[in-house]
Amino acid sequence: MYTLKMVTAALASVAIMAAPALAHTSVEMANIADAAVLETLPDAFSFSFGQPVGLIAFSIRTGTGETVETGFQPPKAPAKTFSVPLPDLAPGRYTFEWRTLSKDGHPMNGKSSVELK
Ligand SMILES: [Cu+2]
Repeated sequence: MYTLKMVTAALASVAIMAAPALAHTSVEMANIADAAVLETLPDAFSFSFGQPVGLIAFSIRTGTGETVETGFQPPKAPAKTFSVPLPDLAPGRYTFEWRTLSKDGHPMNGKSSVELK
């Protein structure tokens, strides 16, 4: 009986933890998969969320942590899909980092890495 109570309590706490996360949608599809190794970089990074979000920041970092100039301008309207033009990049490892604003006003960070051959 004691064990069953413990399990029930554990399940309940998982459910409570999961509820707010539903409003915080993350990337569901992208034209460059996380950890992709590419010969050629697409002209843009296109990524989609489960629900409309505001894309408030997008940046690219090199493998040594330097920021690459992207000229990113945050779109004015929330959307489910964004297409961020990518600069010409030399071979190397890069991390795309973004920040979105959920419908409920909470910011969320996301990132994806790519290796360019
Ligand atoms: Cu929230």
